[in-house]
Amino acid sequence: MNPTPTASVSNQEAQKRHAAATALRWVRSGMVLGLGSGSTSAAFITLLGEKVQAGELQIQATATSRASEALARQLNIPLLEPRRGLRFDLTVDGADELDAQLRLIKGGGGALLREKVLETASDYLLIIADSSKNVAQLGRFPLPLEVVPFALPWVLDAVEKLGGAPAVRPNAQLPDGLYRSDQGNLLVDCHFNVIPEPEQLALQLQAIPGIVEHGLFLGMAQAAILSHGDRAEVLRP
Ligand code: ABF
Repeated sequence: MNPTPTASVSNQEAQKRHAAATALRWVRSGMVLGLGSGSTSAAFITLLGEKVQAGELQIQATATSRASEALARQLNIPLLEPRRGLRFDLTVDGADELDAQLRLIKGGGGALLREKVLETASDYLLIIADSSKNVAQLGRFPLPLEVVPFALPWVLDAVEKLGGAPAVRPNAQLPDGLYRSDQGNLLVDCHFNVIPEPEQLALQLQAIPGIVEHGLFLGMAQAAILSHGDRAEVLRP
């Protein structure tokens, strides 16, 4: 779900794996890790699992989605359940867009709520991405919102007033044809095209009842690894 691919698909997949492999340099034995969602994170979890299985890394982790949790379990990565006081030394996750200040749009994969929960409880958030994710200005990628089903009509009205054409995310496999998050909520993708003031929009979205979380991750990432294929660029805010 990337409306502005600048790389061919195979290039993009190679860049995702490259960024994921580079992120292993941030991991140390003994760390408690947050595991992200999406295909770049899946590549990271797979490489991490290989290191764990080879006995080269001893870590524990919690995942940001059921899909990532299932992958981690399959690879014998020791998993921690949410509990009070649990913090993460490092969370590694993908993004849909990132700008030069490491402001992010996330949630294209539908896991934005759990991602924000874990990443708020993380001492260090490392973003891994292919070069197509780097943008001058956020907003071309539709901004996802996780919305309580009852509140949907009013959320759609409110978002439209803010200038973001809303689209309820479909899932043809479900009886009502609508996508559900791991928490059973709806996803609304908001087409802003450009978001000139992400901080202001974040505050406006936070004030709308029924929006459980929005996909703007601002001031959260400590670093991003951006793969250009032949080289990995490390960005800091
Ligand atoms: C998660 O997966 C997200 O927040 C983002 O929506 C998505 C990126 O997916 P991919 O790595 O497949 O491009 O990280």
